[in-house]
Amino acid sequence: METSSDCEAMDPDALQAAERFFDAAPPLSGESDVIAQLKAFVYKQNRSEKGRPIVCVTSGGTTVPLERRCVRFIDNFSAGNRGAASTEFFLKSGYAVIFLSRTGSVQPFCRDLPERPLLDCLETAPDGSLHARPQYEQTVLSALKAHSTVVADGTLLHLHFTTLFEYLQMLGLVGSLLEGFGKRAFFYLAAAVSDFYVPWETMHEHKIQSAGGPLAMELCNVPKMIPLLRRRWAPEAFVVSFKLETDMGMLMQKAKGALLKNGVHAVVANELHTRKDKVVIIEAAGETVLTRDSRDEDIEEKIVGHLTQRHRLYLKHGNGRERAS
Ligand code: PAZ
Repeated sequence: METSSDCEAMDPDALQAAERFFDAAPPLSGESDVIAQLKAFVYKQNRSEKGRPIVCVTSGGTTVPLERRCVRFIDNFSAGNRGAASTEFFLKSGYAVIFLSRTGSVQPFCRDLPERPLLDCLETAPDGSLHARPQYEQTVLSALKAHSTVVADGTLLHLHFTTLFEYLQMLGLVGSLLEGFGKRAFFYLAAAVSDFYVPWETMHEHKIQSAGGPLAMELCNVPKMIPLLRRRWAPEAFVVSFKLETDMGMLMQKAKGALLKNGVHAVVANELHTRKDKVVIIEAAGETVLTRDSRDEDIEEKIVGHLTQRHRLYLKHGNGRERAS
């Protein structure tokens, strides 16, 4: 069985940087409510007869505020499609899902809903009752059915973040609360998390003024948090991170580096423009290329299929990071 000691010890400087980040971050608003929701969810899944595995899917991009009373921020392109689609497939595979997603990003079971404004999709009948317009009825109905099943089963918990600070604080909470799940816990880190930020202690309080001329601002590196998740928060959990690059020449090298440095069980490598068609899953045992065969297919079905199979093996016997012989 793999334990935290199978991972390299965390570099003390990196650990200190992570601790400083959390010490200096603004308090997480609604923290006690998030903890209560998490505890209730975890308790419920723990009592499920089948000893259901639980996955934390992170999704969407973080913002980096430039001012404390934030008017402007740096954002990220991620729409959250991957996280939302993957969540649907995890639920189908019998997982309970903590869906930690960016406010306003794509949500599970809503991917096929019309993009039109809600009110354009609805109409009232002569008796005053509310209906979806006929052209939207089937899509809305099947989304609603899938959603209602999950609500009835109590297997999906939605948590929302906007800023980088909120994302990392919430990931820390989920990590620590899932520690007791041991190997049954799975982290699927598809969110696009900023590498740079303005530390809270050096951030302008008020809206930055243009009267002072052009703005020069130094962004600091965000401390690496995946090692903390692997080594401190939930050392037995199965952890998969994602690596996005736009330069194909760098992608594989960076993804392999992340596997080794962070001690995760797999890294899913993808390139910006082809991310819906092709990914490469890097594991200690080797590389697996997954492609989608048609535009009607979700590549996430294959990604989740591959990784849940790996998670099952990890639960059964291995450490999930076996090397190819
Ligand atoms: O959210 P989306 O479906 O538009 O894109 C998914 C993704 C590219 C953000 C994800 O697959 C990913 O690679 N996340 C990690 C990005 C990173 O390297 O930080």
